[in-house]
Amino acid sequence: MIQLYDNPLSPYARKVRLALYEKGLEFEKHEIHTKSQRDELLRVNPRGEVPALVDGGATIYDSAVICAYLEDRYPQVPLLPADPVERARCRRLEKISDGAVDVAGILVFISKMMRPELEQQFPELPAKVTAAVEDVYDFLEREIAGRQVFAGEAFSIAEAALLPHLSVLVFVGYPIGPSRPQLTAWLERMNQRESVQRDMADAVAAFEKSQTIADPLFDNQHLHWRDQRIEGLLQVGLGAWLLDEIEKGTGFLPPPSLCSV
Ligand SMILES: N[C@@H](CCC(=O)N[C@@H](CS)C(=O)NCC(=O)O)C(=O)O
Repeated sequence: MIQLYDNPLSPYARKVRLALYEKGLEFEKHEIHTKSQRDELLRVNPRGEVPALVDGGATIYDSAVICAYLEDRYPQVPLLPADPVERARCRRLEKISDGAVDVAGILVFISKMMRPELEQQFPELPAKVTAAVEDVYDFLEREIAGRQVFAGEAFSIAEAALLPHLSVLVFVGYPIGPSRPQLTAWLERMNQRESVQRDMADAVAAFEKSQTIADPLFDNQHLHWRDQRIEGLLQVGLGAWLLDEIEKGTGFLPPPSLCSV
């Protein structure tokens, strides 16, 4: 059976879970909740990140690669539109979701939850964070205008990628607001889907569990930095702060070696 190395608090693991639920594929969750499980994770992903997926003899990591694999291997209940232009649009929106949308979420997470003291050191930060979120919402309102879904005619990988980020942003106090009626209606439609409700229940249970764990995988003393998240920090003027965090060991980068799988 498919095994998913998962932490239901990760938007990337949630993207893959949504794809599996939508496709109706059975899978075993191999949940990574603690830092002591990091070695286990490194055995299936040399970057030490969730999600990773094991299917038969194949070990696959990176949510976009996993979703592309699921589409190729299990094409029934397609999550990519049939039309080439709509497929390209779907992939573009997935990429934007994994990039700019994730960055807006990370800025919120850092400034409001993980390092609230940053607001004293960088008084302009709250406005920059709000602007990043507003920019994402305005962009998505334009993209969903006149459509039921972001690409093609049915739930796609674009939805699976965007939903975890948007549901968290709304949950932590960034409402989409009445000026974006189409995006609001899309979220309401999506929240009625069984896959989305199952994923949300998983995320709530994982959040409750994380409160009881002594060495949770994600915690504010050890923040993982990578890819476009680093670009996002540089853009809001937190480059020197990031170097300092890495120097102090409260921030870290993925391992430089790809040799562990
Ligand atoms: N590009 C990767 C990103 C995955 C990723 O960033 N995962 C984070 C959680 S959201 C992680 O596992 N971080 C490891 C850590 O914080 O120790 C993907 O799409 O799967």
